[in-house]
Amino acid sequence: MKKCKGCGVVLQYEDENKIGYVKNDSFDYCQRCFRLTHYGEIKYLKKNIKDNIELIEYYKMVQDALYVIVFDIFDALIIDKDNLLDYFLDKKALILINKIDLLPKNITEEKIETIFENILKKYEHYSNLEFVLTYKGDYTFNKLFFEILKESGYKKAVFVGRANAGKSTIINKLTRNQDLTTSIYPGTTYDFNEINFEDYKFIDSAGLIDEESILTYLDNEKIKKVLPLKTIKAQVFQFYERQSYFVEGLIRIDTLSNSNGSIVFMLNNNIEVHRCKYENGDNYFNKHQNEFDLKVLPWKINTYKIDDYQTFIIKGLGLIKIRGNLKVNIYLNDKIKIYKNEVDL
Ligand SMILES: Nc1nc2c(ncn2[C@@H]2O[C@H](COP(=O)(O)OP(=O)(O)OP(=O)(O)O)[C@@H](O)[C@H]2O)c(=O)[nH]1
Ligand SMILES: [Mg+2]
Repeated sequence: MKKCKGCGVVLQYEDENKIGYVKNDSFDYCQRCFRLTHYGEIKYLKKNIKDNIELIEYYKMVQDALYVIVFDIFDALIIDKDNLLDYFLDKKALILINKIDLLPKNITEEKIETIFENILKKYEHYSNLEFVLTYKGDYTFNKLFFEILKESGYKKAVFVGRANAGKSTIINKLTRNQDLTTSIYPGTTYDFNEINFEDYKFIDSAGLIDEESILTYLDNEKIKKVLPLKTIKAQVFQFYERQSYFVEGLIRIDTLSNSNGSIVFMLNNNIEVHRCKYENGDNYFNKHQNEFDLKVLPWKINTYKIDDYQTFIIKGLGLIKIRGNLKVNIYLNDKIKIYKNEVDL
């Protein structure tokens, strides 16, 4: 049974329209990986959310390995509210907080480290868990990783985490090649994929599909526009009266205060936040709702009371920080969860 070197799918030679197709057994990469790598085309992306159960069963089974749990920066900010870590509390695990380069440049690495030391305090008594910040292009991480792996005594490392966190990219970096297929689309790696490197074995895995992420409800073209890819330039607004803010048809936020405050959006740089007076918010929506390129509708209104400041994390979209003493209404599709915390980035 030959597997694709890029995504781990079992290769098949019969049906061009099914996953894993190759013309004959001389090929190492499936047609999907080939087309994705060379033309940026993607088919058969999302696995069924039901497949998450299969992945979690596998996580529970593996014994003799170091678990490398990869989180992207935004998921990592709510690591303590998410149940993903719970599966690894009895394992030797390394938590990689990846894509820290997405955060605006003025946020220093020291600040990020302090934030995570605080967030991860909850897991302090698990001496089997360790955490490291990583980002694209950071080869200093390689040395540290091999030290940790050596120290663990394991010859095997299993890379797990949500789709798109950067698992395959990190393995490519560690093995200093581009054998694994990576892409901006969540759901790129299809199945377990073993890579031998020196006397170690790395196992790449399909990412867990995140039902709570806005990306799960957008097609590929739109995913490209929404997912933050490069260092974010924060969009900052001061307010002195009631206002409404629209991220197209993805989210609306009303800041309901006549005293001053501010709201900061950390999103994909191509997304422009539209602001108007609260009194004109409904009109704006009614006029533009059919023109929005990006939308996940209908919306449900969630009301929050803020004292001083509050950070909201919307999975797949980014982060919104609001400062002031006020009530806010967040309009969002109710399949997408709003996480809040006190992180002051
Ligand atoms: N900005 C930034 N992008 C990154 C970083 N690491 C990975 N990426 C990008 O994130 C996207 C997803 O990376 P992958 O390695 O395919 O992620 P994955 O976890 O293997 O995803 P699945 O196979 O879908 O589970 C790609 O576009 C990578 O280039 C990082 O540190 N910073
Ligand atoms: Mg992958």
